[in-house]
Amino acid sequence: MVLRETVCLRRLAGGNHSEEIRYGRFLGNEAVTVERVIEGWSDRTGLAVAGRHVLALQDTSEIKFATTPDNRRDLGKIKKGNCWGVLLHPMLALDAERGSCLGLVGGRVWTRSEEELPPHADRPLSEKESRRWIETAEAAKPVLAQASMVTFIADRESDFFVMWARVPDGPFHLQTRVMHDHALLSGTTLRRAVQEVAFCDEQVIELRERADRPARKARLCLRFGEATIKRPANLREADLPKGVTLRWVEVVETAAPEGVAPLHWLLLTTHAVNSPAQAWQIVAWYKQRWVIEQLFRTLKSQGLKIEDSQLQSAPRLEKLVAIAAKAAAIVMQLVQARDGRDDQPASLIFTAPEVDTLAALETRFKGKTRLQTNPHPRYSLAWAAWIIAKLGGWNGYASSKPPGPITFYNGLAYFRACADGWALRDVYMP
Ligand SMILES: [Mn+2]
Repeated sequence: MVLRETVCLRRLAGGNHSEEIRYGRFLGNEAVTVERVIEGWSDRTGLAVAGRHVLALQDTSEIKFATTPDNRRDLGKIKKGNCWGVLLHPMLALDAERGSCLGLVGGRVWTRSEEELPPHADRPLSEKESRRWIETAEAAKPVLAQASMVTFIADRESDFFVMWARVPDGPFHLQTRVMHDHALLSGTTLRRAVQEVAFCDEQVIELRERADRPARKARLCLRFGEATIKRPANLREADLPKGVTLRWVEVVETAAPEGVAPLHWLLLTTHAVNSPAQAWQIVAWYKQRWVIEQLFRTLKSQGLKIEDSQLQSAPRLEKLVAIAAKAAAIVMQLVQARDGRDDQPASLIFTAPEVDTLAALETRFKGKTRLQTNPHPRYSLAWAAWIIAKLGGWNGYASSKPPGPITFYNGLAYFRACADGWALRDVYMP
């Protein structure tokens, strides 16, 4: 999937019909479970996180497939109930200092059932979809055990008391945006307490482009403080403390362009925040959440086009989504490796014969000038990415524009053809 940039079985099989059938049988095999595929998401992540402060991002993406009233492909309702598809909830590990992608950690892929559920508030957490935030974080702890520190980051849907009371623990921190106002032990509410504090700093921050807004520079005012959120009275989970003490950081955009909703984030964190510099750090870490959105885009329209899959039936689609999620994470690692900001091995993505093919192809670019020689350690992912970019037509000068995704995919397509040819030499040579 990474090298062919598709989830289409026919294209994955490269026109080999029996191979296409084998892919189909693999997905249809009941012994191949989505849970086991997800276990494989983290097989290299545990090592990659060792000794680092890791931002562990989690989020849910709704993956929509085309259906007709006569054929819903056994899928469940998503979005506002007007589409059918599966849900993907991954956790992705990033290096907190460098922002580099370290791989998937864990998560869930599931299809909603069609049966009516009792009202949300009447169900214990174990029967709510929101348990995925806690379960994914808990399952991540052993995978991330080698990290020096972990900050779990999620969007506002994960802002609920049980999460705050259960997940943070020692090196495991938690940070989210506030969903609803929280009652505080002091008798007031979080939002009211925030209003009492004066803004203490200002900064201009670069906001990335999103589907609903162009990129822009935003002037933000900042304030921060501490608050103890109170256990809700109607909570079904017993044995939780009366309150959890957290730090809050609020940033408000003062002069948003006309017609654009001003940025306003109220963040909660278990990290210490004693200075504006620390508060801006909290904002910067939260901003990195966009990387998981990038993962979803890589999986969908801007990459593997998972939603175009023609596979019938939800169980196969769930497995395909689980496999494609890992492929999308690897594509992101490869694209990031271009700039050599991290030191992961080429074996993260390429098999041993593929690494040999890369080494053979590299000789083509050697010996011209030093400036055009691969600057990265041999057999590192950055080394491989440099060769792929060259194959895609990049000129290789450090001073020129870094290769873009299109150059990359051209390079990958060319590499794929070379690697196939290289593999054939053993078959056809006497
Ligand atoms: Mn979300």
